[in-house]
Amino acid sequence: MALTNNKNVLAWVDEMVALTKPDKVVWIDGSKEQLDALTSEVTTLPDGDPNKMYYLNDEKLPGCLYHRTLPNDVARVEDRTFICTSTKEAAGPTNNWMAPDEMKAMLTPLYDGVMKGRTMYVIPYSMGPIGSPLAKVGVELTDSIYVVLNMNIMTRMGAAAFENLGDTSDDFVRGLHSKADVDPEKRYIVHFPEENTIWSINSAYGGNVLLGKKCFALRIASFQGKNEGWMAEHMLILGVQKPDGETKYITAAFPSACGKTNLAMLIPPEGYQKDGYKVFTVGDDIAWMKPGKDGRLYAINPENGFFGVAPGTNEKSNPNALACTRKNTIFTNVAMNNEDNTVWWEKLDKNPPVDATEWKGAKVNGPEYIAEGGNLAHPNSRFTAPAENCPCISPEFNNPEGVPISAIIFGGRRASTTPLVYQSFDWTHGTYIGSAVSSETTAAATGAVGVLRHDPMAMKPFIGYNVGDYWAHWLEMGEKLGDKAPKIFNVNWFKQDEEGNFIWPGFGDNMRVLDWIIKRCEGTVDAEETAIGYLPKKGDINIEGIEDEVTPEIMDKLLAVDKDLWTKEIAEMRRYYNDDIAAKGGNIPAALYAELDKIEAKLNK
Ligand code: GTP
Ligand code: SPV
Ligand code: MN
Repeated sequence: MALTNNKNVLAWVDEMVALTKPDKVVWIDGSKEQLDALTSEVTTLPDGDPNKMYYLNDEKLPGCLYHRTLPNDVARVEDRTFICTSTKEAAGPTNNWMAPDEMKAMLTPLYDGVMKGRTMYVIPYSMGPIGSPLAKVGVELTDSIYVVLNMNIMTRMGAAAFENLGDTSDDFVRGLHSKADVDPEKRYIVHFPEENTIWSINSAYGGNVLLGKKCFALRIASFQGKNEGWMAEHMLILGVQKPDGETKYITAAFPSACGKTNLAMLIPPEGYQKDGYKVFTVGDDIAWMKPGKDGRLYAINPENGFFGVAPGTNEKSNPNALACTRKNTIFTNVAMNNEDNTVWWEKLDKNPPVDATEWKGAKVNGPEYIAEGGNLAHPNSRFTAPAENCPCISPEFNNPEGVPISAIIFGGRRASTTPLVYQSFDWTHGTYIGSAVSSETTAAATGAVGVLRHDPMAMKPFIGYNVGDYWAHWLEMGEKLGDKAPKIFNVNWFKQDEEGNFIWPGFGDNMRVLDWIIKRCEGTVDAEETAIGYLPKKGDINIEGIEDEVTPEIMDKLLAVDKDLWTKEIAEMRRYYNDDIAAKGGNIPAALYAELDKIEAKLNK
């Protein structure tokens, strides 16, 4: 039964039913009975069925499910992701583009009758707390129960999402997904920002199919934010409660698989805990931000769960993330530990199961398989965990007004050049720093791993319009916020020595850098002015307890601004602006070129 009287929703669902021709249409109300029945349907499928899901150990992992996607379908596919605006210029140089009509003409035959013999699930969901002035409604149509079960964790899913839509509003995002034959040659992730519409076909994996996430909450929402005066960013949101009881909120944009979930759930080092510091998680991947009544920038996390990278998550690196995954969680492409029907992934612990099933589904001897160079879990294997499981979830998580942001951090994986932390001179310079984010690539998207690539604001794969206009929007937001704008910083947890070892301990110890950042926001610590920004003065990063690891020599390396490397960096930025952006239809704001000139002049002085 339809869960809404909204005539636009009903008309669109009818149209998509006529196109895809499912045997049955089921509206997802979000009730436990309905979800239990769907879970029972996928868990009783025969082994080898691509839709199969498995229950895990009911004592150790109650309510948890395991799933494996096809080996050709394990990450976002950026080369098959399109922004279909009416002009190519509107999509800009960082997006694949095709005219909307042409794209629809190409995809319509693929969708025609694709759900014959299948059920279409109609998923109403809210991105953001229901009723929040910052929240938005989406509807996803899908032929995948795996998608329904994941959307249930990642969004506020079900009838309640329609509550504030009314009968005539057109302000909802239309997402059409079919896994079709999961044919990588016919896989398309397509956005029509001018129509609030997403079409995804031939994938059954993560960011390609959970359409509320990257497709809506970043690509479509960034376009909406530009038009409506707010920002949709690839940022975690955390709160640091200080000994005096005040909580400062910080957002941070790092490219995929560069540490957002880890920073969002950070556990402060012992010394900080003793002093009374606490960290609270508001979000780990996406922030929607808008100026509030007091003129400050407020952020909500539009999501309701964490779709986190599993490998590397352990009791030491991120105990909070691990705790999130101990119940009601879906694991995708990790390894099965057949000894007790639990899961395993690289670096979970030092004991890979002897009786294991690796992520592609082959039974193997875990230790032997690893010794031969195999990965038991796929490097981009993930957990889908409810936010409410998080031991450090912020009391403000459901606050419809969001939290006020004091600092915005950019960062990426940089083996050299970029220091541990520095602060921008002002918002415009901070926008430049965001535009200059680059990072060594990871397994979160298909393609080579470890190659340095520009990833402005960690949003390269997610800006739903022209990157030049996106930078202009950042500058406009800065003007609007004026002296109430958050301070902007850059961090790098990934600096390496000659042997390729990380020289900063990272994880919980990143608190030491947050501490400096907060003090800079409060104006209680001085800084060294350099050509690239304000750096910590010697001794101002607290290394109490890690003096053995972070010797004065290492700290010097971490905070070095090497003139030759930075001259190269600036030259590369000029090339990037000119050749990759301006020459390809990106309108770079003059203020950003001016920042480049200023840094260059300072370096040459
Ligand atoms: P997406 O969900 O893809 O957007 O990724 P993310 O940015 O949330 O990254 P996540 O926190 O899941 O971390 C990805 C990888 O980086 C994991 O293997 C972590 O162990 C590693 N990592 C995270 N923080 C640090 C750090 O401070 N230092 C080092 N060396 N590695 C880190
Ligand atoms: C990312 O790649 O940045 C992710 C995972 O958060 S996905 O949802 O697949 O985009
Ligand atoms: Mn992400």
